[in-house]
Amino acid sequence: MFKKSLIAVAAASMLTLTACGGTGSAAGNAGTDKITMGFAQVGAESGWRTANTKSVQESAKKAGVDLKFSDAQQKQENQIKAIRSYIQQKVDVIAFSPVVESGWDTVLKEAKTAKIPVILTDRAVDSSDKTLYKTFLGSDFVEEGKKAGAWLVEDSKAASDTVNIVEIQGTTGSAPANDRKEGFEEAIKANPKLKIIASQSGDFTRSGGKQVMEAFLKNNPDIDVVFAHNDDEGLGAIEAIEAAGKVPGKDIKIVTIDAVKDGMTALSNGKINYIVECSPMLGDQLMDLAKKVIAGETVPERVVTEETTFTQEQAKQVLASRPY
Ligand code: GZL
Repeated sequence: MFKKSLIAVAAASMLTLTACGGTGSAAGNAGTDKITMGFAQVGAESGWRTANTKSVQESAKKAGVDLKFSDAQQKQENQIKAIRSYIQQKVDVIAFSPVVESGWDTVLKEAKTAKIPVILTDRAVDSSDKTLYKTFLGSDFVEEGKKAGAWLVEDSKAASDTVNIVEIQGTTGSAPANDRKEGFEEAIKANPKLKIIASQSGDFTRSGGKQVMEAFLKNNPDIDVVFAHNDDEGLGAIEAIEAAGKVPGKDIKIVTIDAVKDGMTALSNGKINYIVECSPMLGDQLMDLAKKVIAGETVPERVVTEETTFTQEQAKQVLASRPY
């Protein structure tokens, strides 16, 4: 364990200070064991999450980081339990993707008291105390919602009457669900034709998206567009739309967020109309940030991941080369 002896730590940090600007990881690990990271993952709810887990695990191996990994099955109490166990084990750094935004201050204060740095990855917390974590690495979800809305504003320009939108939200209380909703509503608010007639959580799962869409179809005879907060919900909606005898992508247009393989396949087949990318490939950046944090280097408070958007044509061109 990196923290075997205070002397080693002191020596390492002296090395870091004198070798400032050097790669913190080399200085930080000089003469000590490799870094141990406790990672508390949300669950395995979507194709995105699976790709994110793979990225974290592969990057840890590549970076020589000893990774302790837990899957919380989308339950906050399980993530809190995992973080407490990492504190007990005296890991060098804790990283996690908070399943929901609120309710983290107590356990993060325990990590701070134990002098274990915490890195937020993928999702954010709503704590006002920014000293509870070193940095937040992940997408700008408000921006993702805005991109989805901007596409619909453009696509509906020629529409003469109201465009009825149903929204399948992500996990209730999660940063991506809150922020994507905010961004989408912001983007469409200037266009009175665009109306959200129903909105419900599908919990970022395919089955959730299907169930919610079945209910929407039963209660709303005239749906024009589905805005799904992730591909998996959109893929579930496709199943419900087809079961109702309608053509997804034509009778009912679909815009989603993520751009995982199954979503991009549906986009290239014309069943989805537009996808806003949300990259799950955070592993390398996470390991780099962890090494810097442990070596006592300053890291940016916020690291926003780069991402793009895809039309049906673009999906056809890139599908074969998509890494996840
Ligand atoms: C977004 C991530 C979301 C994805 C979903 O960064 O937290 O959770 O959009 C995943 O697919 O379940």
